[in-house]
Amino acid sequence: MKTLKVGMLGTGFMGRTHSNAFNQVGHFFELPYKLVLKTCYGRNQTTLANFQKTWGYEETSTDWHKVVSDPEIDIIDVATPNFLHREMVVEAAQAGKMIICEKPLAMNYAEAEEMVEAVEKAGVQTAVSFCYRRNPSVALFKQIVDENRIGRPFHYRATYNQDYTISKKVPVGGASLWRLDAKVAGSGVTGDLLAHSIDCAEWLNGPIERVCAHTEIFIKERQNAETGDMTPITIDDACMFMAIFRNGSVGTFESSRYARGRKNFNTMEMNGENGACFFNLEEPEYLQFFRYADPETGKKVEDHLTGWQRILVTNSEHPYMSHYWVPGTVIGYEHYFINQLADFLLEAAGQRPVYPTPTVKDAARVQKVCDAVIQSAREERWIQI
Ligand code: SOE
Repeated sequence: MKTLKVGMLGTGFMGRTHSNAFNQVGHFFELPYKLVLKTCYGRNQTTLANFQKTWGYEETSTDWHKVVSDPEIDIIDVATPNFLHREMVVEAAQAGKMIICEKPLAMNYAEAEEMVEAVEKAGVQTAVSFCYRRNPSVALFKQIVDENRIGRPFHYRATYNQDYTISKKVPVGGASLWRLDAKVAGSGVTGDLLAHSIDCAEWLNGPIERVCAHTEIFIKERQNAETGDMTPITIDDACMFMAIFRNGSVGTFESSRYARGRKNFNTMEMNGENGACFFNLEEPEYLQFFRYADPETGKKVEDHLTGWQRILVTNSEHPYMSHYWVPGTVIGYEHYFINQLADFLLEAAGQRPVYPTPTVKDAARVQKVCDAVIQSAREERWIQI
């Protein structure tokens, strides 16, 4: 069994989800690798020491360049704030590492292009963490589309709403609220939340060709958590856009951190000629499906007993679920990261993943759509992708 040693860059929320996946993946998937958590990088010594102890890293480092250039390390996992992704991924590619990077890939498309060039030149394997594709219900959605059960698609509808920044007292910056700082995050809900929605939309419904967007900043300045100064807010607090897909269907996307009552309300719906599908991340173990016609014959099957089916996605026939427990027992958020890592490692071993992993190139495409959305809102016009 080959050993793969991991260098983790980042000790925050995503550093934890990824470290947990490295610890757990071998318990659920049969892989030809032994994973060793070698080094974790962070800036704060105390946080770093706790992180090392919790997740079982052999050593710590406060210099990420050293981690990336360590010849013993095989996989570099970039789980830092967005403004660091470009430099870390490019340097990791130059060092010939396998790379896992958190979303959004970059601060903007120009950075993303540079990253694609570097990883392609180095010929290294990459994965970008669009974890929701790895929710079994979303993967079943994909299977239903691929089985032509939706038929010709007319509508795609996505929302991604949260409510954690409504209070004026929420500061900007620091370890947890860097997502409100444009210099660190690049954009607001567009890069942070809609990037997930765009990734799933293009995965399920094909490329988006043009967009028309509106963004809003509800609270124009906030206290900086590090300096204490009032700082202007320039990221998008909310974003709505219309999209036209290459297949002729039309889409709407809505995202906000001011949607009172919504915590992680990531929904996606597709309505087609033969059927429809709906998923809501706040009920992640269910997929809703409406069957109108038989996919083979196109013959109508809807009758007086037809309605939306609410499928409990926990059977062994469902994507990823044969790796977990018995039917009816659910898995959670952390398992999307485990599933994603399993697919990445199966691909590395030349084996068939459940679904292929989105690469840096795929994520650059999402970044391109995000940039078009921001540009459209700024210029108040439709943008061709
Ligand atoms: C933001 O609050 C956040 O943590 C995102 O950064 C994640 O990508 C999303 O999945 C959950 O919300």
